[in-house]
Amino acid sequence: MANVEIQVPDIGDFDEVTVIELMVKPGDTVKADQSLITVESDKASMEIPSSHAGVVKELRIKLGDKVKQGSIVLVLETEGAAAAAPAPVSAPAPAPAQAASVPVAPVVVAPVAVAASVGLIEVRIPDIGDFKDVAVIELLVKVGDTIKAEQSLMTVESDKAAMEIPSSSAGVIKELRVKLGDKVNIGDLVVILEGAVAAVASPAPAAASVPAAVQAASAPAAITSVAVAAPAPAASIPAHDPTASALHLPHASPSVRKFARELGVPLEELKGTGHKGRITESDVQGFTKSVMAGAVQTKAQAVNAPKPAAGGASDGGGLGLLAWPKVDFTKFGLVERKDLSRIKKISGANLHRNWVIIPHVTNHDDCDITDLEAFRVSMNKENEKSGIKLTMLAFMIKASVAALKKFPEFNSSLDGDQLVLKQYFNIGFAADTPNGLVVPVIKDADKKGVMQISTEMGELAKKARDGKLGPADMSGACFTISSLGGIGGRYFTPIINAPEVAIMGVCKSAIEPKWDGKAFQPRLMLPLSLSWDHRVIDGAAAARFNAFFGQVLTDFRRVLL
Ligand code: CAO
Repeated sequence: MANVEIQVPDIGDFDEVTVIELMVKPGDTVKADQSLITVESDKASMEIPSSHAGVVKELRIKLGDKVKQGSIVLVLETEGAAAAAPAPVSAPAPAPAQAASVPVAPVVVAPVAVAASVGLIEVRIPDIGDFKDVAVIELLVKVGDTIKAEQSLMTVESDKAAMEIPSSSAGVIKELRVKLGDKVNIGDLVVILEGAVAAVASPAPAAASVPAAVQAASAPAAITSVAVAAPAPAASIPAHDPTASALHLPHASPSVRKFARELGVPLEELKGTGHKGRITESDVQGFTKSVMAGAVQTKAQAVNAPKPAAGGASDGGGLGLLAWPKVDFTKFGLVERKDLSRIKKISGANLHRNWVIIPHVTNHDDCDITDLEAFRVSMNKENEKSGIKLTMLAFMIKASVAALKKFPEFNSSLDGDQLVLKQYFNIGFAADTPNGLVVPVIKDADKKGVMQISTEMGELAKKARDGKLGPADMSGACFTISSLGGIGGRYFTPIINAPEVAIMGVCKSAIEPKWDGKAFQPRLMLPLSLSWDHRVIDGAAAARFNAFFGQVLTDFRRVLL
């Protein structure tokens, strides 16, 4: 066993780069060559691999740190041969093993163009360090575009680094000599520009700073004469060009980009949840799941989806919706980004589908629960010692069983052109948890008393809060109750929990004056909001269901009928 300090290797001409992603944590076992962190300048991002195999003992950097060659990234506990080997990483200069495996920061933005005195300029791939055959993964300009000096022309990528190739001159793009997927190397001609007279203004730089690519190449027929272009200082990395920002690649490490490409995920349509909005592997996974679940459409899918007919009426095949607005909120003030919880991601996709597919209607009503509440309170006083608390929700579960028995189409599910009418009575109830909404189910509620339902509800609600509900606890519901009664509000429009066909929303009861024919009486009124699927249920049936449900709560003896 030996401890080895892993340092940032030779990263070429980059002075300081920012740590934007930590790919390992203490305790992780890493292989030699495995990527440890991603660092980024304003034009390139690269993964820093480990020169040894071992177990991460200690991270010496954190997100946002600036590092340079020789900065200690982490301490690795190595075994056997690795430990015996001289510790190459502790030396300021990288050991040969590292040099071979480490991506050398690439973009030496020395001038790479050969300027034509009549305004035609060849732009070539500059010194990109040790990289060979890097793939063009994005073209940021097209023929006819007017570009500024140092504006990014394209993004190239190896398996460990992505970098933007800047133009050394301003001008209008006459020809693009590469296409997506092409493999390029230092010196390859990529663009021909016209009209950048300024490019020939400065004297030639010191030969040492001029990459090989800057030699007068045999000009294409269109170029009449060539001269060496004036370079920018060799070490400078072009500043970010705001005019090109709309075309810039979304922030993601090379491995995430590779992963997204393999899955066919359009990275530019993702919102990154990583540091500074960076797209992470789990963002790509989450997006893929949402697309698979039908909750999200890629732009390509939206384009291919059937469009609404000219008159505004849709042919029904697609929604033809506008893309989700993309706003840079930081323009307006400070923001913080936070991952959606796993439950929110899953329930969000389900709620969205249900909201879009089911033609919802919601009926609002009130019912008088004065006597029931008095009974509940008295029972709870009587049972104080038992520790079991009768809840209003348990009575509502029983009332919904009675209503489902009276109106069987509410206890059904659509299956194509058929209605599946259920002969069992499982009632779900929405439970708010720190991680989001879940719906545990009281099974066979028709066979249970209010006391037993209250007990089971308490147990399921606790399991929900502790994140311990299993799939069996949450499946098989016929009808759902969503109670906000303990919180507040008057009415709301609950979303049906497909494939159920109705849901009862309940809000906070309040004492209200009710006319009894002679005088106003103070009565405890409970607001009800029943959402129902209009494909299965008609408005009149919904009004009857709501009224009956209320009558049961007003006079609970009706449960026995
Ligand atoms: N009107 C007035 N008060 C009510 C009420 C109502 N309709 N329903 C319950 N209350 C009162 C109770 O009397 C109790 O008061 P005390 O503490 O003084 O006894 C308090 O609210 C808590 O009630 P409870 O213990 O009976 O709990 P509950 O049955 O109301 O709720 C549960 C349990 C799991 C449903 C609840 O914790 C919850 O998660 N509710 C939120 C559900 C939700 O988020 N729905 C929205 C879905 S759509 O996004």
